[in-house]
Amino acid sequence: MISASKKIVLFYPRNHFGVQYHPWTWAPLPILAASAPLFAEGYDVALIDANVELQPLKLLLEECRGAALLGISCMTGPQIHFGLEAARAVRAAGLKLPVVWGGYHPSILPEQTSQNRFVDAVVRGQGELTMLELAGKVSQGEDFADIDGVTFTRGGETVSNPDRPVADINEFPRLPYEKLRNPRQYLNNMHVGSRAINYVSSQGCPARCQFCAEPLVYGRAWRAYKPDRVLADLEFLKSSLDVNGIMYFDSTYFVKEQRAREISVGMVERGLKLGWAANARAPQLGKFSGDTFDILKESGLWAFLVGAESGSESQLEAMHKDISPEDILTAARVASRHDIKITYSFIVGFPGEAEAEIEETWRVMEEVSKIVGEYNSQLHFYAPTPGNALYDKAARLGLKQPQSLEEWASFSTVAGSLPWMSKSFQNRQRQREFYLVYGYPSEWVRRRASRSLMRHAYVAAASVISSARCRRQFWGLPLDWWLLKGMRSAANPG
Ligand code: B12
Ligand code: SF4
Repeated sequence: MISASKKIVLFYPRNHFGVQYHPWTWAPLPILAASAPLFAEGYDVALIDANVELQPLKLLLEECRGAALLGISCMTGPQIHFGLEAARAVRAAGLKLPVVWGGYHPSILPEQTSQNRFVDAVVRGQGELTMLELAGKVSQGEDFADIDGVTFTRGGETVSNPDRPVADINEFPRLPYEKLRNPRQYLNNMHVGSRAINYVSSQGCPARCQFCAEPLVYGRAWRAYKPDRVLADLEFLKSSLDVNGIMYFDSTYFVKEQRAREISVGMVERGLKLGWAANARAPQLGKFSGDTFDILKESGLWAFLVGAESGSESQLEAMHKDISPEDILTAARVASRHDIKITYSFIVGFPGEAEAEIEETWRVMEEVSKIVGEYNSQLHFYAPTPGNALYDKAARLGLKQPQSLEEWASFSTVAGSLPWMSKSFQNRQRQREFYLVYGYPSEWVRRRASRSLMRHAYVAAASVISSARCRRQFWGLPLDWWLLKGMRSAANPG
């Protein structure tokens, strides 16, 4: 089990079962962050992103030969399945290096995760310093049983060492994007820029939403890079990869108005021309000054990304979202007034959610579309993740709770697994979304329509029908929806 080597392998499992989960290719920030102090201390680190490799397991086995430690990152969902597959392959090849797991899922369920035979230890929460200490021990051939922030199971006994105090993230070295295999493959052509990359400038979130992982893992603390650090990182991304757009992966970016302003002022002063988008909470935007919006816009802000979740006052209250439907509308108004896009994410199918509450969500989604002049929200179905009050409620309503990491590997975070969310319910919601998509066509829908005469004619007809439906609130006789489905299955037979 113990080896004297300064080679560490970090593996980011695939995050989808079927075809590509997402239209964009994102850099694997969780393993990149965990690797930063290791590189700085002279370790030889191999970063493997199974989402982009054609033969990730072959590569993994090659890299693990002679390595001291394998680290696997995962969130709840398919990454557990593929992480286990990877650990199994390593063991099947006779490689005995310790396999350490980190990320949100292991941090929320450390004991259960550590009880799996392909898990030698779990790193809970922030990973940089724990990983560094682990690497130090195993590369010296020492045991890691006394490291803070680690949970492990040996001889049938599960031990959770004391928490490691969370460090100031400003102390950590810059994320070493250049160490990824072919970093340029992570440049995406999207709204914020034709060569956009993902980046994270903070950790945690001060809010307390009862379906979310942040309060569980980071205890409602929010730690952020200082503006100079962010600016230096942006300069690095621009000069090394010719990046022209940034997608912030922060759970919430705009917690401190002053910090957001300083970063934007710095971008303008340093001539850092970058489009960008970041997560915000709706009530924050209602409180920002006009100057702040102006400088955010001037520095290239393309859109605020806001988790609205629901338009129902009672649902928002029940999930402790600490926002009101009015906050959602106010944020849409102020963003539009300053000519900055705002995109909301809404969720339907919460455990115990009533039809009338879902109707409220549709009402707010439509109201937002009227304010911003297009539908550019996203509709999601509730996806349970462990350790929070909504998950417990889902369990009371019949959600089958996985009891082991193996069971989590086949647990679907998507709606199909929920007893109260039938296919026909989902279909009805998708139909309603379709009416907003065409009733309030976005720039993106219009641009796609211009690609062919037939598409243009379809979008024009669907828009007329859908806007009439929205005006009259009439959702029956979905001929336009059936036509779209017919066109899609003709385009993709089988
Ligand atoms: C980007 C993202 C995605 C992308 C990932 C693509 C990619 N290549 O990055 C995609 C779109 C696939 C995705 C999907 C989902 N996501 Co997501 N996602 C995120 C997001 C916004 C950023 C992740 C990130 O890069 N973080 C930055 C890194 C640096 O932070 P970190 O992960 O915390 O890493 C630190 C520690 O965890 C630890 N660590 C992490 N890995 C490892 C490994 C080792 C070995 C060690 C030692 C330490 C360690 O050290 C790191 C540095 O301190 C996070 C929120 C967030 N801000 O983190 C949500 C988040 C991770 N997602 C979440 C959820 C719920 C989902 C979905 C289930 C949503 C859904 N409705 O389906 C799906 C999962 C299904 C699937 N297909 O996998 C939850 C996690 C919940 C959970 N129980 O796991 C989060 C936290 C959002 C939230 N606020 O609840 N997601
Ligand atoms: S505001 Fe977003 S990131 Fe923060 S706790 Fe709520 S859902 Fe999680």
